[in-house]
Amino acid sequence: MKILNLSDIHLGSSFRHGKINPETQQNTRLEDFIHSLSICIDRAINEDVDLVLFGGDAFPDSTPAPYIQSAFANQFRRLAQGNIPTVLLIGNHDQHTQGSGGASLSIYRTLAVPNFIVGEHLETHLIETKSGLIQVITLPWLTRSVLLTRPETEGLSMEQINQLLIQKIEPCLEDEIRRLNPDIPTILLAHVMAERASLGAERFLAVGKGFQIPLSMLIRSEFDYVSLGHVHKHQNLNPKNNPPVVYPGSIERVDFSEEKEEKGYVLIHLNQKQVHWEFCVLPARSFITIEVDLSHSVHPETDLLEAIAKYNIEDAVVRLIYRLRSEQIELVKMNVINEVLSISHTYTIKAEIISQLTRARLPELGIGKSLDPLSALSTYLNNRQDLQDLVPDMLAAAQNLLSNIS
Ligand SMILES: [Mn+2]
Repeated sequence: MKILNLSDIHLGSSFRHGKINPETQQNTRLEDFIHSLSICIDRAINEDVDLVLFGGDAFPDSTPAPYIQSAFANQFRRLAQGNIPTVLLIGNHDQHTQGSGGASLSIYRTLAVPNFIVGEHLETHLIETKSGLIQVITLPWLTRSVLLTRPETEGLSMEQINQLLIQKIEPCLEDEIRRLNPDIPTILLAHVMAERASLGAERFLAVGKGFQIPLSMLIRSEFDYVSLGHVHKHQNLNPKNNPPVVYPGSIERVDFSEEKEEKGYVLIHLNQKQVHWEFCVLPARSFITIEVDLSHSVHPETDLLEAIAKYNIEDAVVRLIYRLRSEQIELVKMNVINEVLSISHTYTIKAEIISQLTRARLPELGIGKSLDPLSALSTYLNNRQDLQDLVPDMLAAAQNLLSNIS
């Protein structure tokens, strides 16, 4: 049995990194995302796969503009036409803020698109494919408001609430597992933040750690494969591969936090309880950050051009960040920089003026380093002898603050 698995399409996002294509009047980033998506759908059709699994987050929110909805539908319609069974899982971005079902994807259930299943609840779907039956347990993004009532959470800390959430989900999942037919292959398709999943440093603050599913809930001998959505960085959380617990990741870079990540989808081969999977790379548009410290430079413009020349910026989304002293400003001619950057797809320039004060920064926290907030704080505290007594308390307080971001 051959299965194509993709996730986190986020069609309609990253527009600020694009421009209007004069020929189509569309944002080029929408075209990039559609291009990546169409490669996935082409592959599913050309490989004649038995099943397509989408791990959630179709759009940036639950009410995409009609032209974005139809761009998505135009691609997935090809699977319906090819009679390829498809599961669309609800991610957090697909959910309506009122918490009652995935507004943007429910339309596929309402229309009863043949062979299309929308994963809106924790339930097991028995799917008939041309290579036999398969069981797919869908675990959509579950919110606190769906699972817990106000009185249940009153006076509880975030940690306690998360514990309570897991206590609610675990028996339900157990129930599904107990009712599985052990003779039929099984896949868990879940949109969750799994424990030990790694996020880019920048994403740490944006997402917070929030509500995490323990790996012990996912690594189960009853599953042949666990397919996850939500985290945009491709990774396998179970190196032992029994079963693989894999985030295919997003299909295009949504923002600069994904600059260094490879983008793609996963092809899964299931044979008699044997599973093989491969990550297939997509030609996602490159994002490039160029950071230069010119504050000690005698010829800042030349040095800046040299720094830019080290990168292949053609057709890339570029952000140029450079630092200089106020008296150097006039030594860098903007028309020269703009000219050089014009071969990129789009670019932004941020010039930071260094004052005496910021020059006292710690080198460990300097340019080009991306530290998560906790490491940044502890580096700072390590350099403040006068604060040593407070270090454990401050780190604990920071940890608490960060875990409350959701
Ligand atoms: Mn998500």
